[in-house]
Amino acid sequence: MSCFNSSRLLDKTVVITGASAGIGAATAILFAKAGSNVILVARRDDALKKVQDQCVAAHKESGVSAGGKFATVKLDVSDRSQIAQFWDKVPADLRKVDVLVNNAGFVLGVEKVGEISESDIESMFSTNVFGLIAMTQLLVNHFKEQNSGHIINLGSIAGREPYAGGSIYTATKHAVRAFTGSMMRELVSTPIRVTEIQPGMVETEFSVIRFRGDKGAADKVYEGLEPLTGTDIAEEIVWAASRPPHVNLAEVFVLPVSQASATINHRPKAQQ
Ligand code: 8X3
Repeated sequence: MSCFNSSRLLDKTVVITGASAGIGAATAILFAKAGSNVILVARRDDALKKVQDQCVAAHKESGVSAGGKFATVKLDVSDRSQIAQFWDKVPADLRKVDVLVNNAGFVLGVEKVGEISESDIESMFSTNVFGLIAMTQLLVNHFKEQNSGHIINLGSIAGREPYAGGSIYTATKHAVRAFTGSMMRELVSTPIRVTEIQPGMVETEFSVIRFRGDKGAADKVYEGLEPLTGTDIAEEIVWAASRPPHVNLAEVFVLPVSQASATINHRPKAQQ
């Protein structure tokens, strides 16, 4: 892995939410390769343990001697009482955190306004917005105390551009964008950095969850074009974290080359 200066990441400790799959898992593995320590946070303990094993292997394979400490924290960010217990679940030698990657988030359904269930609205807001805010409140105070730190929030093209069938998801990601931008302004007099990563189409479990397990419908989203992968976004996250301390990548808007907006894309390999 040579796309970033990893020496700045040696022995840094990174908290990643939603680390059991997709972008979160790929990010954990890249930080492991870069010689960082990683606290993997998610609801699914068995999946987290598998990603932890992949981190151990990636760190070993990289040959970097620094870092290499990994811990899993089973926690649902949508449950504030679980977030309150976060520090109790982190091993003592990893309690000085340098980077928070707020990655946990999802979309459910494509229903139009008027047809959306209360439980879908609540679950998307609980994780994508309230969970992200609660994790940030916890870590920003830690960063203020140590006078250093980096909060990297996963926004989306959906936080820049509303689209039909995505009212709640786009509302949550617009909220992430507003929250992140306000926080960056508040922290301007500190060395704490704030980054928002805004991916377009990324092929992970994301669309399978949106279509409630319908893999065929999910595959159609990416049909005929080459979407981004979880690792593509992980590279941007690790890139942002590995910039010199005086450089803050405030926003990284990243699309597949065949996508120009939420609704404009080119599908060169689509069947006629
Ligand atoms: C994911 C991008 O366009 O599917 O955050 O909403 S999109």
